[in-house]
Amino acid sequence: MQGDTIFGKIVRGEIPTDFVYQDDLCVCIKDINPQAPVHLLVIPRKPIARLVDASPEDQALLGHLMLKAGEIARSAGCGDAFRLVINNGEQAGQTVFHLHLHILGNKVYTESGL
Ligand code: D5M
Repeated sequence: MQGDTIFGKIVRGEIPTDFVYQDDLCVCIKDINPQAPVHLLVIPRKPIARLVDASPEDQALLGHLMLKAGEIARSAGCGDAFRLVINNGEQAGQTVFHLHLHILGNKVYTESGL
């Protein structure tokens, strides 16, 4: 499939994966290369390549991803201290071109680190 990625295969269930959470619109998995004690990925089932490729019709989906990320972070024990990161584009560090939100938690950040 043109533009398909590893996350496309995961959301379609073609690669056996333990889902931390899943619903009709998204799944959540553990990052294979964790950068924090809690490092999860929230992935829409819809294969949007980058955040900038989302369109106005995706507004509700993007909101859903944010709300679920907050709920999942708290369920994963992050309390009120976690980061959400979206890398948009290769030069920003995006390596998988299927939109995803990183949830990073249980790591002490002493400054913005941006
Ligand atoms: O983030 C892509 C992230 O996806 C990166 O942190 C590794 C992770 N990754 C890649 N393949 C897998 C699989 N198969 N399972 C779980 N996590 C995975 P980016 O923002 O594109 O740099």
